[in-house]
Amino acid sequence: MDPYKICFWVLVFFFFPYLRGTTGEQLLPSSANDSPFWTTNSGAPVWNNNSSMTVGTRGPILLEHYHLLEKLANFDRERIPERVVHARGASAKGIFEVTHNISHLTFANFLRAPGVQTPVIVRFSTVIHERGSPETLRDPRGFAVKFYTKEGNFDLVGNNFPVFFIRDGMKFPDMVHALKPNPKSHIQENWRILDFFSHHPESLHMFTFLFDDVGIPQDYRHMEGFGVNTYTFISQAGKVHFVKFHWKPTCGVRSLLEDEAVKVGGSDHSHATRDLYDSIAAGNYPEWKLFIQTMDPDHEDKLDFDPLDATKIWPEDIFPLQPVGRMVLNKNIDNFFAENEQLAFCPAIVVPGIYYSDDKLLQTRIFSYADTQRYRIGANYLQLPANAPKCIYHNNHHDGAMNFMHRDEEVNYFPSRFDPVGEAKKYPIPSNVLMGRREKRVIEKENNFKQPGERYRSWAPDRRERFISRWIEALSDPRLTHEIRSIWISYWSQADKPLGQKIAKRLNMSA
Ligand code: HEM
Ligand SMILES: *[C@@H]1O[C@H](CO)[C@@H](O)[C@H](O)[C@H]1NC(C)=O
Ligand SMILES: *[C@@H]1O[C@H](CO)[C@@H](O)[C@H](O)[C@H]1NC(C)=O
Ligand SMILES: CC(=O)N[C@H]1CO[C@H](CO)[C@@H](O)[C@@H]1O
Repeated sequence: MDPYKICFWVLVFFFFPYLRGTTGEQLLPSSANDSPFWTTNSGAPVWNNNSSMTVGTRGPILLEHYHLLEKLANFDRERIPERVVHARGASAKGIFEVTHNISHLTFANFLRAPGVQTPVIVRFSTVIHERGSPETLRDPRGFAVKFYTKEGNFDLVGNNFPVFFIRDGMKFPDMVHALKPNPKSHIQENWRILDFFSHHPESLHMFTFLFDDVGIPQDYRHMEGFGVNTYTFISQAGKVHFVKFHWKPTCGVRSLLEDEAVKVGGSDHSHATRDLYDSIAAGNYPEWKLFIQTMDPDHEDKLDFDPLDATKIWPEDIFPLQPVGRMVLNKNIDNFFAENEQLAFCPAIVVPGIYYSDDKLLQTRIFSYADTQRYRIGANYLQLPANAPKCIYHNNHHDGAMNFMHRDEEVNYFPSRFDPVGEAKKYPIPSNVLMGRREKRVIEKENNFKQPGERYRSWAPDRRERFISRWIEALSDPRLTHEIRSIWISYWSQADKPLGQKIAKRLNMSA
């Protein structure tokens, strides 16, 4: 533990409002780093940091030794709750640059023309295990990008696979409970995972990624990223397109097979974090190209699947990838806690020109992220430097725990004849008419088996074989029942008949 760093951040906290420029640009106090001696959080010099103040040389310790109490109290509060998912992660900063003109699709200011650059911070993560867990486990990876645009932040909170396990966030807490360690043994167990997902054939497509050779990325640099959910682009004229986002690493995609993962992870629980940090430190800046797929909403009924279903991809032969820009990560973070632990992404954070879709998974995510962050970090988490926008911002949402925004106005209500701040100019949002009965139902075009079957059949025989072996291993968990194994065989048979037969044969069961 480094008390100097604690003092530094506490000082940052207190001095931050006074050091803000009038443009809203945020500066950190450089003086804290230059202080020649230790101080308390309130700035008094500390003349002895080695010994507690005692009665005589041997004690007892005096309650009035405030510096000691403060030092311990700060230490006692060093950790904040880890993220409920994606606890383990690494972040880095850089720029996003538009390379292609897509202004006919969206009026988003940061996408307005080729050459426009926007600062970004990115956090890569694993999903299921704890903050200190290894980075070599079979698990999806998070790929979250925060664009600090001139019209507010845009968070593209994605994963390294293009689809997701479920299509309705109502199921997310149960899904995470099944994937997380057993609450009794605290061990991740296949019987719990395969029991839960045996009720959810929509998860099959995601499993053709997770149990495929791409299930353990080599590191964070050699990973694709996908927005997964469908968003909406709106043009200045109000024309709407559904859009999906894809990041492609310029250094290619690389994954680890099981034996390689054991080798890499055996002595290093942080190999991917290390790889990212060392690459940037060495000037070997990771780069991704951003592509989009777009769809005219009038097209959606012509498909045999629901394009707003997050368990589906949009076939690239019908919806080709269109290049948009590039992202280069050229700066390591200065402080892990401030720029990783306290970093907060949220799919609800969009900018004018980009909107949500009716994708049910996205709609639940709109609530969940900011809610967990208010709990995990605190009510004013968006004021922290890494989370705050880099443009001017102003509203009457104020006070609350840890509010450190400098404010001196006397009118904190709206409307007011004294307050010069007005509403922003209206900009287009999707204008489609929403209509229907109240319902709690699964979407009509589930089509759970076609895309997973197609993906499986696209692989070479040895890749199929490794996929099957992983399923045999998972389905061999002694706590799984005959019924659950039969359900999985039936699911895989519906995706691809020979695949189901092969799994059944290896388990001595019938397909
Ligand atoms: C398309 C599916 C999803 C993707 C791609 C996704 C991706 C991510 C990523 C990348 C993070 C890490 C954020 C960070 O680094 O700060 C994250 C965190 C989280 N996700 Fe998701 N997620 C998905 C679905 C959901 C759903 C459906 C829910 C809930 C309804 C959910 C709830 C959360 C929560 C609560 C966190 C922790 C946020 C934090 O405190 O930082 N996710 N997710
Ligand atoms: C505290 O300990 C450091 C070395 O650990 C020493 O340099 C310093 O003089 C000590 N200060 C006092 C006031 O005893
Ligand atoms: C981008 O395309 C639009 C038409 O779609 C055009 O009006 C505009 O001039 C183009 N901008 C640049 C910088 O090429
Ligand atoms: C134990 C400890 O924290 N010692 C530090 C006390 O402060 C001096 C500077 O005044 C440091 O050099 C010591 O490392």
